[in-house]
Amino acid sequence: RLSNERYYSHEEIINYIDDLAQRYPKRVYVKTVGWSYEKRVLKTITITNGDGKFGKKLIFMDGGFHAREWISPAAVLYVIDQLVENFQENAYLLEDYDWVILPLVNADGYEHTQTGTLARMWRKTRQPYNYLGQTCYGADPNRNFDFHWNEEGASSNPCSDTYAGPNAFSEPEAVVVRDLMHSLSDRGIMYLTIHSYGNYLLYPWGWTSDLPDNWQDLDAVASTGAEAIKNATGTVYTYGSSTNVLYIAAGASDDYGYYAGFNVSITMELPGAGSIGFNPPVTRIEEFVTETWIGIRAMAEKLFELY
Ligand code: 0X9
Ligand code: ZN
Repeated sequence: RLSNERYYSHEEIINYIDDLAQRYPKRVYVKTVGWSYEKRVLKTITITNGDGKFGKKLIFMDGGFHAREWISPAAVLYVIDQLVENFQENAYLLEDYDWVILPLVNADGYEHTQTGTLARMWRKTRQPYNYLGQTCYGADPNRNFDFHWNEEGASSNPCSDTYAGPNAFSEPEAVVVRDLMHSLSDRGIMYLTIHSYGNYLLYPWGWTSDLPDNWQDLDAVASTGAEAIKNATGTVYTYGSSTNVLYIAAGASDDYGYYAGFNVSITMELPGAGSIGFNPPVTRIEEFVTETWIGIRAMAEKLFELY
């Protein structure tokens, strides 16, 4: 069973979902969807209720876009654990929707942050870029999507933490997410991407202060998540459009997912803890991931009403 007492490595995450697929072949399916720049395997886990019905609506969720945000893959693994191992209680969440989950997008960056304190704050991918005779590593995968790419809130400097890349989709990890989005978007109701930190539930747009046509649905989903968490633990989440409640930043996966056809697209920024916000001590993983699950479950329920 999943441990909430430590952070998993890339290899452990892969082994964890592979093992679930072995143990629950009727309900769980694991697929290789690509490789990181340093050739780490990227896999999705698709979770169903095992009724064999194809073409259901779906929720696509990912974690670990940003290397240092360790609580993100941990929270995503907990969602997987709940949907698979706690199936009796959560079967209703799989009745009309399948869940497709990519627990760790930025596998190279994540592994890099596990190599020591100096690397712990790494955010980007690990593809090298030359800049004025020096090498700087990585682009921000959440600035690398080809939708208003590099227009606002992103940098053209390869040494910046928000480097958009030399061109859109320069990072293989972003390409993997893009291709998944396009293959899933005709059935895709919600795209949910888990980050940290700051307690936000953000919806499009993040490239302009304008709101999408169905912003009232987006707001209803986000507020339902925030309300459920507040009622359960007292933790306060701020919700609204990315640009209006956080900052403008174009080329992110949330805007791209919405543009690609998902009815709802949400970036969830989990709470911060530890000395740098990005490093909640292992003793607090359980608290954070269970709280996050309450919010995600409530948003899914709202979605079933709306779509
Ligand atoms: O800046 C980001 O990529 C996200 N925050 S983080 O601290 N995890 O880096 C927020 C992205 C919000 N979405 C858009 N601006 N489109
Ligand atoms: Zn992030």
